[in-house]
Amino acid sequence: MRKILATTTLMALCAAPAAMAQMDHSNMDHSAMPMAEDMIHAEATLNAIGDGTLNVSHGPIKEIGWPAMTMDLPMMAGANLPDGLEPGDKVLMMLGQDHEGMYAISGLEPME
Ligand SMILES: [Cu+2]
Repeated sequence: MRKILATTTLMALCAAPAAMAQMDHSNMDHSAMPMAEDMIHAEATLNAIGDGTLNVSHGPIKEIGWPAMTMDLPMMAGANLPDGLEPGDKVLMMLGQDHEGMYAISGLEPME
């Protein structure tokens, strides 16, 4: 009985460092922080500001399985677009889903 308990404890100890390493890894990448499905963050470069759309080059967005790409993204109604943003600016982009499940920009924050 004692042997079985000791083995179980040993296995638990061995498994713990691997789990912690995984957590540390995800915490290093800001964009991989766990977010609610309606609050997806991605770093992007703002290429152009259109009428209700923004052209951006964004990095991979793991939460929704998007690779890095350059694309037009619609702005949600009431999206927060700070004054003074210009093409070429690096931004933190927040995405949400519209009523049809399409992803759209819910806000931008300038990045240093
Ligand atoms: Cu994209």
